[in-house]
Amino acid sequence: MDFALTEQQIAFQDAARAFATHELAPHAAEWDEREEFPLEVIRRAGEMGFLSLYTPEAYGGLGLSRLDAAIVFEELAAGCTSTAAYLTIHNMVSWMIASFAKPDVAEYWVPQMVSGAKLGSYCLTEPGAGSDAASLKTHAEKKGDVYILNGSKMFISGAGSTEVLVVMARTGGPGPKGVSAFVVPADAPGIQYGKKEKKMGWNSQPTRAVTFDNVEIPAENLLGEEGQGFTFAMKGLDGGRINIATCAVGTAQAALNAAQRYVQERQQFGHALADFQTVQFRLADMLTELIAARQMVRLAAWKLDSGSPDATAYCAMAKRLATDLSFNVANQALQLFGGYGYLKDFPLERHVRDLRVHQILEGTNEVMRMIVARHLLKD
Ligand code: FAD
Ligand code: 2MC
Repeated sequence: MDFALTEQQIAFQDAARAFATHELAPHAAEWDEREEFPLEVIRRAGEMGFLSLYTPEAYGGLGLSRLDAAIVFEELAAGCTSTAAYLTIHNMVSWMIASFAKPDVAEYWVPQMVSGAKLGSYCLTEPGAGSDAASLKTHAEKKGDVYILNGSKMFISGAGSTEVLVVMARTGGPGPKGVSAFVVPADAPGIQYGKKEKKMGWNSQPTRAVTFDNVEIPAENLLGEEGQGFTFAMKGLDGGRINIATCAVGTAQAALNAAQRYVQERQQFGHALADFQTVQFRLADMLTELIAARQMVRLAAWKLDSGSPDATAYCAMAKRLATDLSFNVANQALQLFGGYGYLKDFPLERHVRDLRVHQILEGTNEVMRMIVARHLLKD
């Protein structure tokens, strides 16, 4: 067992840190304030390979492991949580199309997603189907060589600014076995986008409802076979949950770094804050929890890479633990900044706002516990 990063991993980490420092961090507050989706920077991330970290090399992706990707996403999130998190969703969508679409469909979309010419969204959640995703009602009916799609999706990241959607829709009876997944061009006639949602965080990426009104899509855009869509959606989310977790860790690290500097500069009662033992102990706990979170994420990524039968449960454990611990670390860092932590002049309040949703999306932390408990109790 070797916990050290390889030379290649360190090189990717350095490249991601440089990109985060120069291209993301200087603009993150402005993108948050103006609710701006930084498309140009996202395309430059494509030039660096960050849009296709674990997309197979056959389609022009880097073909990295989930562990390698987690190391990169962690660094990017330290620069801008919200933008890095969108990059992870794009990576998930690109991987799903590359892995499960018919070769012609994958060959059309994936290379364009690698370069950033086309961006992707993942459409599972509906107004009436969130945690209970298998109860989704969006419907796809086969008519000759097309499917006709009707229904609506809620909370779709990137929607309105992306070019391709992976949509989970019902082709069969109730429950997970009746769900199929489709590649849908985002500008297909009959697709409508809702208003850009006003959110607490994740403001550098749009979130919208999407409605499908008799949207016609070629039958060949079905991923795999009818009825496999729920499994594909869940396989995508196994990796997605590692990504959301690692973005939380990267953000918490940025918050801890800021707090570590601040407590050594800020003087009260004639001393630097860092001289008080309660402050020291708080920092010690923050660092300990952050490292525990990071190691849990990397263990889960390694489980997924090695095809371990318990990988799904580890991804869920990592997502739950890392997002809870990272939120607490960022919140503690804000506390150490006192009133200044609450001001938008400093990044702490943005870190806290951005991290809050990591406990909710890609499966709430209650759903993560459900997955872990089912795994624990199944025998
Ligand atoms: P609900 O499922 O209604 O849950 C409400 C509460 O009840 C939660 O606390 C939940 O944990 C709890 N709960 C539910 N069932 C149980 C149970 N059995 N036991 C105990 N507690 C339970 N979805 C996409 O498909 N694509 C996206 O790109 C996407 N992006 C998002 C971006 C943002 C900013 C947000 C906020 C959401 C996004 N989502 C996306 C949706 C997200 O995945 C859902 O919000 C999430 O899965 C929870 O679903 P819900 O909001 O319907 O909550
Ligand atoms: N990998 C492969 N297959 C899986 C799987 C996984 N990780 N998880 C489930 N499956 C299969 C499972 O094996 C079963 O097939 P079979 O009967 O052949 O064995 C089938 O899928 C149904 O699984 P369950 O019986 O576990 O289904 P259930 O309806 O009980 O719910 C649950 C599963 C709660 C885990 C799922 O609905 C879930 O993850 N809910 C949360 C929804 C969610 O995460 N939404 C995120 C939206 S995306 C987002 O937020 C973004 C920001 C992008």
